[in-house]
Amino acid sequence: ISSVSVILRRNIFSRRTEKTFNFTESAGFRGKAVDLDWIVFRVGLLSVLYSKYKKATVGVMITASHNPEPDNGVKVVGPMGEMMEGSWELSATELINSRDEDLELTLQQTINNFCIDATWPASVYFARDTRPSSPMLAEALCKALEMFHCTVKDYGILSTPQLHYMVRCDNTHGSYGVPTEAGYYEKLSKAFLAIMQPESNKGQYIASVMIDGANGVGALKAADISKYLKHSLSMSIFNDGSHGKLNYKCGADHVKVSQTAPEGVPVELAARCLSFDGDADRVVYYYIDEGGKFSLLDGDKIATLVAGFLNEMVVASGLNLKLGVVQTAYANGSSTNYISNVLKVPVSCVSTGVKHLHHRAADYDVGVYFEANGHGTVLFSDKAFNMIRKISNAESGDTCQKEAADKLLSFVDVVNQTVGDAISDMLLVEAILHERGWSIQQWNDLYNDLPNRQMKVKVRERTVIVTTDAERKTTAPAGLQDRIDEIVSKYPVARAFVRPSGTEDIVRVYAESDTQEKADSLACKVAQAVY
Ligand code: NG1
Ligand code: ZN
Repeated sequence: ISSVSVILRRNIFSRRTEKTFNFTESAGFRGKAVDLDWIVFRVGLLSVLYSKYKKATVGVMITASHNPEPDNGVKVVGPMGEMMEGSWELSATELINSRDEDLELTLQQTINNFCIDATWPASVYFARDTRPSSPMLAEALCKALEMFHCTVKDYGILSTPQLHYMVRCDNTHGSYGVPTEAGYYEKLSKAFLAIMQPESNKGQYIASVMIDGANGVGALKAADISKYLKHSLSMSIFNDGSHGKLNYKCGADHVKVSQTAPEGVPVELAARCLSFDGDADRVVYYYIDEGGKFSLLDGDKIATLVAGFLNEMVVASGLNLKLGVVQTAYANGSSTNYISNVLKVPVSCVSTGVKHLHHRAADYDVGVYFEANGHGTVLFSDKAFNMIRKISNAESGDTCQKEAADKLLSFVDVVNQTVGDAISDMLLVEAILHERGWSIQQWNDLYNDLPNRQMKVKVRERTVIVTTDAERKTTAPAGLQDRIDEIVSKYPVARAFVRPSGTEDIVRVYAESDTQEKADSLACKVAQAVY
């Protein structure tokens, strides 16, 4: 720890601003890349302590996901590929904000507070996205890690979910997979190929997609996995970073929020198109129909497709497993209705942020969680996995049940259970559409989304807005909720809420109603009430 002060005396990574920074588990820290080297250095110190605390390999990912190219960020990944523990948020924030002269003391306090065995050999795996600033930040991270003689593995450029996968593989000694890029591609593609066996009748399904890589890491990794998928899925990859800017007028967040096709993708009639975000942990689908209408199939449509299919497979395997869906307030009202009333699957609503969704999904034997923005995955509990495996391995028994269980096992391996993963989720959706024999239009026709609008409002201090009921209502400032209720009551089948963003210095407004005009007008009125 004393070598920290040597580095600081050399003025390499000293604190350069008085501003206070909040370190959150799901977003870690994000900001303008030019201001971040000293923060990444400190997160490096934090990751070493976290590894010693967990007595396991942890991960550090350098990325700012869907945010613009000049931004960057850093977050810590726990041993099973989960987010850092909530109890560390305060220490992380203190460490980031401590004055240079107090840094050693703050580190020592963290060691004491968490009863960390400082002699335990730390192990940190890290990776970065394709931002031009990421190599410089990776160097700052290395400087911190070098001071502790810990095991360090630099994976270079990876998608965020790939790094989560590597960390989990390392800590589970091979039972989850091999912690290499080839290991990741082999696991996913082997399972996918097992499902996509050529069949005479695949109905309306055509194994071909157009991918918007957001000019980020997802484009590179999709090209890599396509070599393993052989001819089972043909991918045309656009926005591959060869000329466009990261996330600029493209990518999952742009498509979801603007509800339009991205630039750079020659969207063909009825073709199945999809957009990844900048670090490839989100995916949304879309297509243009004969009338030229653009239709978006977002995280809610993916959740309903996945939950409906897996539920049928669980029943077909003869298993009594509790399957449920977890959503946030941003989930389209129609999707929630469809899951509860048509699929008859339990659905819960939690606060925005992966940690909340992941945590609640773990309450089910099979937990499907997706944010409307396309971030999500499926969690299979050990109990579920063992029960499925038992039916699949049984020497005798019902052949239909065994077939369904065999197939379910392949689905388990297609899924990256550590965190939302654009590539794994794409394979999951493709495999289900193939099983169903559906076109994207048939999938979209399962239910109609309520027209909706998201807006950002810049306010002086966003934290004055306090929310409750999974962020669907505000408790402060006084009177705001009454005002929103009054506005909403003037619109048919309407719903609206506001919440401070956890990743940007803005307040988000969400509104839905029976027509796009009314959803837009409702969002504007609610935004005015916030302003
Ligand atoms: P904030 O900025 O707190 O709304 C956004 C997304 C989250 C999640 C995080 C982490 C929306 C409305 N919000 O959070 O769902 O993905 O980023 O990246 O999409
Ligand atoms: Zn992302």
